[in-house]
Order: sequence, then C-alpha cells, then structure tokens
Amino acid sequence: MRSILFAAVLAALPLAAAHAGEAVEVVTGATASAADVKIAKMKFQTPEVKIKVGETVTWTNTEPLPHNVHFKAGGPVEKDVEGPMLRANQTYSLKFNAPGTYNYICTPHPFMTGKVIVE
Ligand SMILES: [Cu+2]
Repeated sequence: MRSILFAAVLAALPLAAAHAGEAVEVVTGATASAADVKIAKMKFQTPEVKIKVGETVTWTNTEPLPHNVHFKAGGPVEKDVEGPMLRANQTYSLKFNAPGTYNYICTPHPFMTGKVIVE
C-alpha cells in the first residue's frame, strides 16, 4: 500500500514542476529589459540576443506594418508562445526562466526570424 502511494506521488511530480515555472513568461507594465529588439523593415533588427536566466527581452515594432514574435513548441518552450500583433510603437516583453536557445518567427512573416540565447 505504501509503495503504491509513493509511486503516485512520483508520477505527479513532473506535472507540478511544469506548472511551477514556465520557460517563458509574459511581462506587463514597466519593465527593465536586458535586451531590446526593434522591428523595422520586415526584420528583427537584433536577430540574436544573449541574456541570463530570469532576464527580460522587449520587442518594439517601429513601423506601421503589424508584427509579432512567435516561439513554436520545441526546445525550452513546451507550448507555442504566440505574441499579439504589435502596431507601430507597441511593445511586448517576455521573461526567460530557463537556459537554452529560443528561436522565434513573426507569425504572418515566417521569414522574419530571431533567437534569444539564455545563459
Ligand atoms: Cu512580421
């Protein structure tokens, strides 16, 4: 009986861990960013940024054409993280809670690519 209970507790652990801390977390409000990525001319102007675990990256669209950032499931990201479409001068911030390489695209413009390396 005791060993069955123990097995049940062990089986529940990975789920609990996954909920405890998502690899990527949306940050709202005033934020100190470790890296700022401007979007202009259909490109992420700093396509590769390096930050440390727990730091935040902020994207700013500087042109009238709407863009977003979209991390597909894979690598450190368990589920797709699809940011909202940003109009001119709108920003979006994400905090990165686990080390790894996070590749992303712009949903309607998949040729727009970038990566965040979290050390
Ligand atoms: Cu785009």
